[in-house]
Amino acid sequence: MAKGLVIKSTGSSYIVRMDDGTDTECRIKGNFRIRGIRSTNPVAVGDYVQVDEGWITDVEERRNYIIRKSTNLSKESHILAANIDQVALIVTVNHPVTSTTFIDRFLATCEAYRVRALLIFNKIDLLNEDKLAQLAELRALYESIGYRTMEISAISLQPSAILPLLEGQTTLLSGNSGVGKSTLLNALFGREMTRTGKISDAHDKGMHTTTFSEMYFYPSSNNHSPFAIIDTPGIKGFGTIDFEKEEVSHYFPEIFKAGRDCRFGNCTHTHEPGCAVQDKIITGDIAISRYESYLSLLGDCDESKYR
Ligand SMILES: Nc1nc2c(ncn2[C@@H]2O[C@H](COP(=O)(O)OP(=O)(O)O)[C@@H](O)[C@H]2O)c(=O)[nH]1
Ligand SMILES: [Mg+2]
Ligand SMILES: [Zn+2]
Repeated sequence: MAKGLVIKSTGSSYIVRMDDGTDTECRIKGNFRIRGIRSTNPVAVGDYVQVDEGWITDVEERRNYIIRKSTNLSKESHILAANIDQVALIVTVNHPVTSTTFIDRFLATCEAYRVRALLIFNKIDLLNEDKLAQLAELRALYESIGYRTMEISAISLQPSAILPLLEGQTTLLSGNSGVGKSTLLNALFGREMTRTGKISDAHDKGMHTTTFSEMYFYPSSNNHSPFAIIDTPGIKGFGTIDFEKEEVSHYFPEIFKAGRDCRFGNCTHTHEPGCAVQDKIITGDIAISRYESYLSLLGDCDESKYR
């Protein structure tokens, strides 16, 4: 019996970095389950596990994890990674367009799991004046809510620009497929760690080139401490976990804060009189795009009742 860290998941097997530094391919038995979590993968990258002759026999309790559903209403959920310090969500204003709904759903999930989120806007070299203005607006919006944002061109990235945000931590890299996650990773390491996809003209979407999650280790140097980064397969949609209707607002910090001034304690901010959130939408203090994302999550709750 030995202990190790899951550094790669292929769906059917796992690569575990054992405490003695060797990597070994492991499997799980068909009946392996973790109590309380229903997911398609009971073991995820970032998990600390017990290994016995190539079999994963136990998973240590997780400090945290990020889970997603393949579609909004799918019952199948998938653990993207476990035991992470932060999520870097890579988004693009254009080529492809990352919708604010996607961003907000992802951020809400990070809030629900109490994982810090960082928004990295990529491909700024491709943006015209209009799109650059849109980028500035989006950055200002998310900064005002309390999220750290930055803008980059992964194709010409200087690692020093991003190292301070990553050092000493384990970061889950996520975002729609085609936004440049693999490109960012390769630029960071200065060599091809993972293949990048060509954008297909027809759909302006990246091909699914990364199909497995994998953890990469960045060594320390004089200027920074070591860190780990987890590349995940591109995500198309992003279904959230099962939120209770009452808790959805908890995961939109600015809506939650404003909601304390609503006339009714159980205000859903949809139709009630004396709603402070509605007031702030009118004054522009709460963005309509955020409110729409909030409503779309509330809608999921309704639909899930009829599942
Ligand atoms: N112009 C431009 N293209 C980029 C940038 N970052 C990534 N790409 C391209 O976008 C495509 C998808 O990138 P990839 O890293 O595979 O995306 P992933 O699916 O998120 O891993 C590739 O053709 C990259 O060369 C960027 O900053 N600028
Ligand atoms: Mg990729
Ligand atoms: Zn309200």
